[in-house]
Amino acid sequence: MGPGPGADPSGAQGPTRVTPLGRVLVIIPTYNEAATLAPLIARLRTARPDCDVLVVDDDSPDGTGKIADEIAASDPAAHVLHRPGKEGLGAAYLAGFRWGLARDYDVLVEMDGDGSHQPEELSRLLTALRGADLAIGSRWVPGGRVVHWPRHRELLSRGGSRYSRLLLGLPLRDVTGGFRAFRRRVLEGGLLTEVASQGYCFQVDLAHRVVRAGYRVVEVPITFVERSEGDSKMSREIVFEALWRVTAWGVAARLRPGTFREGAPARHT
Ligand SMILES: Nc1nc2c(ncn2[C@@H]2O[C@H](COP(=O)(O)OP(=O)(O)O)[C@@H](O)[C@H]2O)c(=O)[nH]1
Ligand SMILES: [Mg+2]
Repeated sequence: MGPGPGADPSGAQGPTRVTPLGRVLVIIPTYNEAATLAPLIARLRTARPDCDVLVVDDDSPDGTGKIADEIAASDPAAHVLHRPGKEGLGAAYLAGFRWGLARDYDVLVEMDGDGSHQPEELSRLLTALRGADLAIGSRWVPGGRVVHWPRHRELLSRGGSRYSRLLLGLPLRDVTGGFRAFRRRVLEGGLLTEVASQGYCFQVDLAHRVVRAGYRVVEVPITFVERSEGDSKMSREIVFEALWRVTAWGVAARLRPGTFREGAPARHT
C-alpha cells in the first residue's frame, strides 16, 4: 500500500495534515535573517500546524542556515534547502518550488523571512485560494496596509505596481509583493522554466505569466510590517532589473498586434 494522503514522500513521519486544499508548503527564502527566522517559524507552526515549511537559504554568513537546520532537526514538518551562495530571490524561489512540486505538495506559499508577512494572515490567503489558482497578499487593496515603511519604499512599491499594471495590462494592485499562495497546477508545466528574473522582478514576472495563462487570481488584503531586525536586500540593481524588464515586456506586447489587452477588473476578496 502506498503512502496515504498527507504522508511525507521523503519518508519522514511529519505531523503534516491535509487541508481542504491538500498539502501546503510555506517557502521562506532567507539571506541573513538570523534574528527573525526562529520566532517567525514558531508563529507559523502555531497559526497553521497543518502546513509544512521550507527555508531556502543562500549560505547566509550570519548563520541563518544553521538555525534553520536546528529547527528542522526538532520539527519534522520543517525542512531546509541549502544553496551555495547568494543568487537572488528568484533563483531561491525556483529551487523551493521545484523542491515542493517534487514532493507532491498541492499548495506552495511564498513568505518573507524578516517578519514582514504575518503568519496569522496565511489562513486568509488559503481561504481565498479555495476559489482561485493564485491568492496574492495585497497591500494596495481596501483593507491592506503597511506599517513602519519609509515613505520612499512605499512610493517605489506603489509606483512599481502601477507601472507594471499599466504597461502589462495586469488587473492587480500589488504586483511586487511576496506573500502569495499558488495551487501546484499553476507552477507545473512550463511556467517556471520561462521565468528569467532574478531579483524582486521575479514576483512581477510570475504574476504576469499566471494572469496571461488565464488562471484565476485574487488579491487579499494584508498588513505588511517593515522589518525591525536585519537589513533589506533591496538594491539599485534590483530596481533597475525590474524597470527594464517590465518596460521591455510592455513594449514587446504592443509591437505584437492583437496580443496586448487590458486586464479584466481585479477580483478582490
Ligand atoms: N535565499 C535568498 N533569499 C533572499 C535573497 N534576497 C532576499 N532574500 C529574502 O527575501 C525576503 C525579502 O527580502 P527583503 O530584504 O526583506 O526585501 P524587502 O522587504 O523588499 O526589503 C527575505 O526573507 C530575504 O532574506 C537571496 O538572494 N537569496
Ligand atoms: Mg523585507
